[in-house]
Amino acid sequence: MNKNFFLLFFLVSFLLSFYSFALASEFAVEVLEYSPGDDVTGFDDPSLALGPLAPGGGPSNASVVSLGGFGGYIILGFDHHIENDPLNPGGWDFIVFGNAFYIDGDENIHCQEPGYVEVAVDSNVNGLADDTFYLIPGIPNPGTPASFPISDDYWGQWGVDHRDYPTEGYADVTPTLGESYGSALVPDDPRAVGITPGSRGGDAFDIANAIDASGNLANLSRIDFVKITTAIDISWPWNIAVSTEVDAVADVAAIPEPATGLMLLTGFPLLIKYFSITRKKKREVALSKNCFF
Ligand SMILES: [Ca+2]
Ligand SMILES: [Ca+2]
Ligand SMILES: [Ca+2]
Ligand SMILES: [Ca+2]
Repeated sequence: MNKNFFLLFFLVSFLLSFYSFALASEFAVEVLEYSPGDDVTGFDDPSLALGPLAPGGGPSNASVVSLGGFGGYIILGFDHHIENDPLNPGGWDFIVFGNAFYIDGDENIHCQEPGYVEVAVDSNVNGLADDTFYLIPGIPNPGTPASFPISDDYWGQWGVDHRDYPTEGYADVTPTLGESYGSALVPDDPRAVGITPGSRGGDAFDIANAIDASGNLANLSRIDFVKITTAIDISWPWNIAVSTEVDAVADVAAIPEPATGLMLLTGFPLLIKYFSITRKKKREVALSKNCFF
């Protein structure tokens, strides 16, 4: 096989990867629907769920949209498919960030306002979220067919001790940390107490766990839309409905296989070598032209 073919292959691969990198956002870019439940007073700007997390500290109430009481929801879209990528750490494919926090810094006790999460493929390719949504069931499991709201125990008013009421696979359960702690594209392991080092927290979801209405795995290889819905039907003592908040939704960064990394590492020096040889040859031609003329 011609060496120039490989060099051209590397060059095209590099250009394509840079091009797609420049186009793609790792975060949601579009609000397709926002239908708040009861008692959203302020905090009703759905565009606050788009784009990256604010730099600096964790979420502030200025950077989240509130979904309101039970049944309030938002549907978000992306500028690319989110893949069920086996190279994503732990198999987690996307992360929903809210404004949950630990009570008194105790990583077992969460101030949480759970929202359930569904996903869809834009199967009719019209850019609208008019497609079938599939639930990613969490703990507590809502059963088959899925039934919400979940028990008030998973709100707990001032905090839910996960040793008594483990909660996983719902939005607005795990805190969002500041950027000094890590990357918003690195998932926290929801099954381990505390936040995984290198992650900014949030709640991670695996597309492979999505189920259809009969409770069977949907076997989705990729998704286009994420829908988040307040899963609990209870009010604070001052009669304001408990509401899920959303700060951002991120596409998890895959970890390349060693072979891919090696290809990139070996391809780059080859390209440099190719161009230096080509430049040298052109210079020789130019010199020889000078000799003739
Ligand atoms: Ca996955
Ligand atoms: Ca559609
Ligand atoms: Ca964790
Ligand atoms: Ca909240």
